[in-house]
This record gives sequence, structure tokens and C-alpha cells, in this order.
Amino acid sequence: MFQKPFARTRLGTLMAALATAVALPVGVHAAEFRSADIHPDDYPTVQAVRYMGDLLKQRSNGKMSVKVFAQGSLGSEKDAIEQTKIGALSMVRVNSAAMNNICEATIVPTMPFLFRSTEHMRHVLDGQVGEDILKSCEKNGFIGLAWYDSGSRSMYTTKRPIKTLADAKGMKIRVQQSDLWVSLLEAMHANATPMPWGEVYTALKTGLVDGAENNWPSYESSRQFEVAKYYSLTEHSMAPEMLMFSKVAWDRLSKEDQAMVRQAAKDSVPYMRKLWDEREQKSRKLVEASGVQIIQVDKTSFQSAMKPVYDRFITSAQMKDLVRRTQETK
Ligand code: GTR
Repeated sequence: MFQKPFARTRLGTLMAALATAVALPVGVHAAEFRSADIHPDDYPTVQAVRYMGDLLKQRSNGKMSVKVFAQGSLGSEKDAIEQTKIGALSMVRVNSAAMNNICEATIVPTMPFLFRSTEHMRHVLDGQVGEDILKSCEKNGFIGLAWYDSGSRSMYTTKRPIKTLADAKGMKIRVQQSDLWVSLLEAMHANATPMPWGEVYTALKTGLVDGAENNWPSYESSRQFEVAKYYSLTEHSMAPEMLMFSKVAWDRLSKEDQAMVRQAAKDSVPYMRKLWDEREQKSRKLVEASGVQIIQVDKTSFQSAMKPVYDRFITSAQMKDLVRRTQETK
């Protein structure tokens, strides 16, 4: 179903090298775009950006390629975003939440209980609403290339399970570094504690926080399921992942090269979704087998509690319009 980039095989590597040697005129240097991700090598976001890089290398005859720095080796999402803004990094893959305080419209897809299903989320982000939000980040220094899936986020805790909304009251819950996320957990009467992802495992283990919230693959790949064994299916947000290019680096590319980068990013989306669907199932099975207790909750009570979050963040005409168009999308 997916085009297999030739650089994935040994013969492919040779062909790619030859193509580079033949195709690049003297004096034209190959551009290697550095991209950051906090997830490990086998995570779907990392794999998808690598795939995008392979497509790009193949289509540009080796003139452009991508090198992904995984596992937070270049710092937290916040650090990587700053590096990308100044052009020290060409690309970054982060969650929409990490952009909330920088590019306001990214708050919309991060909002609690906004998307009705995975299909709904994909339709919205593939359509004009998704395009408009990506485009709106340009003035902040980021060229939005693509949206990737991130499933539904649910709450997990160390000492006792969250079975009802009242159970969340007073619990110290780690959140992403975004005002929206602080407000979201406050609406559950929890004590929101923002911190970078790389610090969460230790914070759970040492009791600095009582819980956190995330999707199945992140809960599993970070091993946080080993220290927080109650997973409550609140499914309170489907905040998607974003792939962005530095505006500073972008402006140095020709129009043709920009178009090629955009296309390769778009073409990595179906590949990413396939990997994502597989990984969600695999991660869930793995944590279930490890003895994690999965708790069904009354989602509507959590959803009703979110009104103050909408009242606080969806105030301007632009934000209201994006939410309305999202809700109207089939
Ligand atoms: C993950 C997401 C990361 C990061 C992390 C977090 O689901 O893929 O980009 O946002 O959650 O909670 O910090």
C-alpha cells in the first residue's frame, strides 16, 4: 500500500548514494534537515518522520534528507521548539499542547472532548480547519507540515484509581506545559503540575505526583505503567501531534524544494496512521498483560466539568469559528 523508499534496503542505500553522486551538480550541497522527537526510535511519530525523510531523499535525488534525533536527545519539546524557532533545528515533531502558548489556534484541537471519534478527528485535520490552524502558526515562526494521530488521552494514577470525577479532587496530576492543560485538570479539581515528559516517570515513582495522563503508546513506551497501575478511561482529549518546519530554515529553500518537503510530509500521514493503529492495540495488550487495572468511567461527568475551560479559552471570534467548524464536520 505504501511506497517503499529505496533507502530502506542495502541495495537501496547504494542506489541512493549513486543517485546523489550523479544528480547533484558540482557546488550543490545536500541539505540534511535535523528533526527532534522526545519519543524512542520505534515510536510511530519517529518512524513516520524517518519515512518522510526517505521519500524526500528519493524524490530529490539525495539533495534533501531528514535526520531524526529521537528520545529527547535534543532536549524537551519546549527546548526543541525554541531551537526550531531560531532555525538551529529545521524540524520538530511535538504534541499540539506544546504549541498552545505560542500559536493560539493549536488550542482548538487540544480542547477536551472536542472530537467525537478518530474518524472525526482525521476528517477535521485533513480538511480546511486543519490547514487553517497549521497556517496560523506561520506568523509565530513555524511552517505546519502535517498532523499525526495521538489517540485519546486518559488519566492514570499510582495509589488509588480514579473511578469518578470526585476521585480526581486534590490529586497531583502531571500535565503538559500549557495553560490549557492546567485549566483542564483544575476543572476536575485536581492539582495540575506541569513538567516535561522526560521527568514524569521519576515524578510518579518518587511520589512527586499522584498521576499523569496520556494515550496507550506513551503510557507503555515510557514504562510509566510500571509505576502507575490504575488507568481510568476518561479519554478526555485527542490532542494530535504536529510536524513543523522552521520558518527561518524554510525561507532558505527554493519554492520547488518547499513543495517537495510539504508533499513528503503529507505522504507520511497515512503511513503514520497505520503504524499508530497497530501500536495502540499492541501497547494496550502489553500493559493489560502486565496487570494494569483498567477502569471504565462515566465520561459524561468529566465532559460536563469542562465548560469553564471552553469559557476561558474559546473566546475570540476566530477560536469560536474553528470550534464550530470542527463540530459541524461529519
Ligand atoms: C505524548 C506526545 C508527546 C508529549 C507527551 C506529553 O502523547 O506524543 O509529544 O506531548 O505526550 O504528555 O508530554
